[in-house]
Amino acid sequence: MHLSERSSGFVDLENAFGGKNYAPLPVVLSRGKGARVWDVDGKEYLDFLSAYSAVNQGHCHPKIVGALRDQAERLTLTSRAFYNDQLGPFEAWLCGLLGFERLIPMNSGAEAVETAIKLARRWGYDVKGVPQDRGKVIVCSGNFHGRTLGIISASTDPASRGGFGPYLPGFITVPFGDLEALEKALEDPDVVGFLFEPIQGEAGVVVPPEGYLSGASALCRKVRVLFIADEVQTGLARTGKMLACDYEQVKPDLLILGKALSGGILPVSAVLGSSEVILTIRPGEHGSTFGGNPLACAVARAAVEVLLDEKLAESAFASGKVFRERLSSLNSPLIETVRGKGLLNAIVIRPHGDNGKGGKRTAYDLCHELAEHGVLAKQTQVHTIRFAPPLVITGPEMEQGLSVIESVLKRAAESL
Ligand code: IF1
Repeated sequence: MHLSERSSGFVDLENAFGGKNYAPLPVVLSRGKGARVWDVDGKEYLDFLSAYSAVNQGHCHPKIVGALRDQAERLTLTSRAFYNDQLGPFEAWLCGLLGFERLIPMNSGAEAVETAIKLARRWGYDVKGVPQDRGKVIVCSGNFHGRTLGIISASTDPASRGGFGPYLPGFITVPFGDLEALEKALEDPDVVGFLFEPIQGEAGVVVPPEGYLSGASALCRKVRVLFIADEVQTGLARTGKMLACDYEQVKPDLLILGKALSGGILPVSAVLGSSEVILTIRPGEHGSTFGGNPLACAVARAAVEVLLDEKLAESAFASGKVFRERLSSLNSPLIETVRGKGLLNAIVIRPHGDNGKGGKRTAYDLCHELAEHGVLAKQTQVHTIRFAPPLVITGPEMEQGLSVIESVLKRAAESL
C-alpha cells in the first residue's frame, strides 16, 4: 500500500518508539463519524472493524460524546473510597435492563474476565463448598478472553500464550461446541465455572452448533457450576440481539461486558450476576482505581441508551442478513465460508495468486487491498477476514462497502 509522506511520519514514530506488539495496516486515522473514518490525508474509509466491536454505536456518537462532555465538566474520578452520584443509578439501571441483581464495574474486558474468574473461585469455596485452592474453571479451545497472565493461562493460542509462563493453574480446556466433552469435564467436583464466548471472535467468528448454549447452560445448572458468558465482543447488540445468549434464551450466572459498553469512548467493563455470587467478594478483596468512575458511568449509560433508542440490535440483525446473503450469493470460488450473526461476520478465504514473497495471497493481502479501496477490515487467523461495521451503518453505506468487498474478491478470484 502506498503511504503518503504525512502518514509515513506517524508510522515511523510508532515504529521507532512503540513496542512492536501490533502489526497495523498502514492507515493513519485522525477522525471518525458513524461508520466512517478519515485518515490524516483526508481519505475516507468505511470502518468494518469498529475497534473490534467497541464502537457499535458508531464513531463519536453525539449523545455519548455529549454525556462525556457534561460529566467531564462536573466530576470524573472519586475512587471507590467514596460514593459518587453516577455509579448507583447506573448499576440499578443496567441491572434492571439486563435482569441481574448486582454488578462489579471494571475498565478493560480482561479485568472483567479476571473478576469473573475470581468470583467463580470464591463462590466455589464459600457457597458450593469446593476445598480451598482446588477450584477449576472450564474454558474452550480457541478462546480469546484478553491478555492478562491469568487469562492467557487459559488460552490455547500459542501467540497469546507462548513464552509468558509460568502459567496460572486451575483451567480445564474442552473443544468449543462439544457438549459431550463439557459434560465429561463437569464430572470433576472441583469445577466452579464454565467460561465461554457465545461466538468465538478471535478464533474467526466461530458460531457453535445450535443448542450448544442452552445445552451447556443446562449441564452447568445440573452440577452447580457457574455458566459464565464473555459477551465482551458479542454483547450489546453486535450479533443482532442485545446479548448473543438471547438467541437461545439462556441467562448466564455471570455476564461479562466491555467494549461497546462505552461505545468505544473510554474503557468500561462490568461483571453482572446474582447477589449470591457477587457478594462473595467483600470490601478490600477486589477493585480498581478507575472502575465505576462517574465519567465511565455517565458514558456507559448513554452508550447503552443509544443501542435501545436507535434499535441497533434490530438493525444489526437485518443488515447482517443482507451482508451474508450478498457474499454467499457471489458464489465466489475464493470464499470457503461465510459465517456470523448480526454484524459479527467473517469469510474464510482460499489462498490465491502470488503475494510477491514466494507465497500465496491470504486474508492479510486482501485486507490491504480493501483498505486501498476504502474498506477497513482485519484478518483473524491466516485465512479469515472479520467484518464488523458499526451497527449504525446506513443502507447506502452497507451497499458501498459490499460493492468494494465484492470487487476486491472478484479480482482476487481471477488469480486462483
Ligand atoms: C487486542 C481479538 C477481538 C474479547 C473477549 C475479552 C476481551 C476481548 C471475547 C478483552 C478482546 C480484543 C482485544 C484486542 C483484539 C480483540 C479481538 F482479535 F483479539 F480477539 F475483538 F476479536 N473477551 N478482544 O474479544 O478485552 O481487555 O481488550 O478490553 O488487540 O488484544 P480488553
